[in-house]
Amino acid sequence: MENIYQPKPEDRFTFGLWTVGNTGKDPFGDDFREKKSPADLVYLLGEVGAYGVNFHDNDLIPMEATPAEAEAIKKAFKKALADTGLKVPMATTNLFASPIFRDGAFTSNIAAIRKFALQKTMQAIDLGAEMGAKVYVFWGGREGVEVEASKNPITAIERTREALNFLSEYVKAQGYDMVFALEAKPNEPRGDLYFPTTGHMLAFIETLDHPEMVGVNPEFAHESMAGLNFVHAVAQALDAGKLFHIDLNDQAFGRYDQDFRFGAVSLKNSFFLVKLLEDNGYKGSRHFDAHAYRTENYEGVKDFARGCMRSYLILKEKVQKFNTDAEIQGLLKEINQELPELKNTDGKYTPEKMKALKDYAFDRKALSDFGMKYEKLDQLTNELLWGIR
Ligand code: GLT
Ligand code: MN
Ligand code: MN
Repeated sequence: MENIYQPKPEDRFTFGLWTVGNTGKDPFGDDFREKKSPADLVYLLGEVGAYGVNFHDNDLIPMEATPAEAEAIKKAFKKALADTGLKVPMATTNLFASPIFRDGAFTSNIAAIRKFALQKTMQAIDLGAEMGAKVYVFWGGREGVEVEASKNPITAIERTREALNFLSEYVKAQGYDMVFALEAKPNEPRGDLYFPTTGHMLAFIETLDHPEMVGVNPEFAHESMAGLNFVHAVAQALDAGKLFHIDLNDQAFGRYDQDFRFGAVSLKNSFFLVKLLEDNGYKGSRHFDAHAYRTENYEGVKDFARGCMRSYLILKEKVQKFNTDAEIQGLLKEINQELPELKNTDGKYTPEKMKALKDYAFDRKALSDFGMKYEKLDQLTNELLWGIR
């Protein structure tokens, strides 16, 4: 029998080099796992059945590498891709680790740093294009403040716009087949980051010179850090035709950016996220931007990576069960009541519809007189997720 929990290429499961390559370093402790080369990480991802691998420029080529070293790394990486069949669907720039970016990159107060950030991003875009990346992510790692007096927030927005417009033109001029995906985060590592949520990004995109080539990369943990409903953020991105990429992981509300294995904490939210993506035919990467607990060696890293993909596929199967569960669907049908008498007022405004609507006598008593049965619906959903339906 076919194993439906076995990842397949069409699932588009991807991991960043920085995810499975995370060595467990945190603000309180040193590396726990030894560092692996990019090529070795590709082999690890091949072993667990991932479709693709994504990277920051410096995950692949350290900032201080000589041209000869860079060539050798690229050669080994390309060989690993060819050996495993892994693809590189997405690439991005590290604009946050180096001390030069301590006060941001595109929003820095120092013109030379803003220009350097542009130069570094153009080179990183070239590297991404060379490896076949079609989506380019922008996460404003340090684009924010602790000291509000230091920057005018409107200036920060304008600087970001100028940078993205410049880089859009660059991609077009090079003839790259590439779109941008903007990733929001409310805080961490800065006290406050600009563009804190996916909704902020969506509004900002419409102010760019080439909005058609810019979408979003929402991350489960980031929206949850802000106490927001991630499923609703992704729904808005889908509705706008802007879900170009997604960062899946997990996170408890009110905590630091935990980046846990997908499905580790929020069973129900993860289910409704998978339902949203699958019901709406999302075709992009399902990228796991997460890492293994610091307690794990590389066997644990593989458990982590396999767990992310397996959880997604199990939830996908549950979605199918939910969508065909007669009792659940019956309850949904019952509550989604139509009003045939006013059907002709649906849709766009006309004077006739306005008049029909204004004149209609609603039966307020009848409309107030029944329960919604959501207690039952929710319990059935839980029971389905617990595996007893
Ligand atoms: C970093 C961050 C992520 C971003 C990555 C892309 S890097 O790990 O925490 O959310 O998606 O820059
Ligand atoms: Mn992310
Ligand atoms: Mn994160």
